[in-house]
Amino acid sequence: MSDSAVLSEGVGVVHLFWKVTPLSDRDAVLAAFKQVRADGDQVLAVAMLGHKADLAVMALGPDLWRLRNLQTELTLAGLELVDSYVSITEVSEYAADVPDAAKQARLYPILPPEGKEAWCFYPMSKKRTGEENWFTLPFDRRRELMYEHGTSGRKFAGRLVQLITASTGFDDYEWGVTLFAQRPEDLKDVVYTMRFDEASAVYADFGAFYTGVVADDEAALSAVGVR
Ligand code: 76R
Repeated sequence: MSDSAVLSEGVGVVHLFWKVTPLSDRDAVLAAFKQVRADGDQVLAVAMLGHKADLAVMALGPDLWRLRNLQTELTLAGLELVDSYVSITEVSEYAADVPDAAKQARLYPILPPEGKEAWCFYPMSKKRTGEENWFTLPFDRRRELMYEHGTSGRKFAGRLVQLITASTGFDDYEWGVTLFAQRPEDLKDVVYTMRFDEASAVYADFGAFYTGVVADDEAALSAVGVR
């Protein structure tokens, strides 16, 4: 294989949403996860609430072929893919002056964060319509608005980890938002609070929301009925 499916910086991130079927094979799923980790990539399982999916699998790694291979192995393990999101890690242009260590943590996150099992995912874009066009605002104004956003986000320090991954050119929205929280209500509180930041109140467009609970592989599979 050539290197053209390998990121030169950061990692690819797939959110794969699955339904359990009568053919779902626990050992095959566990073996697929084991292979991801043996390759030095990361994978985590989320037991989902509601009808949209039973299981979410998040995988992170620089080589898109390996991420593709995981998807194939899970399909062969009898899970049915019902939704997905494809993105990559990045350092936001508004975080250009954060210390190097913080940049590395954005590009190469270690997941899942400990003690933060309440999980949600949703995609979002910034508007490009009429008066509400984020992309026609001057950089300095966008930076101000993102500063306000960061300030309101930091009030959740310790209770919440945000992973913002970039998907312009990869998927239907511009970012994937993955939140890991100490308590389920932290998810609601942060999303609600940010609705009042101008960057979100005026400029954000959201896709579907997915909610679940992060668990170790065995517990997640048991919870969703892959026994
Ligand atoms: O990188 C940093 O931590 C610096 C500050 C920061 C940036 C640059 C930051 C902080 N965010 C940044 C970028 Mn965020 N964030 C969201 C959402 O639901 C909504 O209204 C929006 C979804 C949440 C909940 C959230 C939480 N953030 C971004 C970007 C990229 C913009 C770009 O590059 O153009 C998006 C799309 C986005 C969206 N943000 C924080 C949070 C929280 C909780 C923080 C504080 C994190 C901390 O300091 O630990």
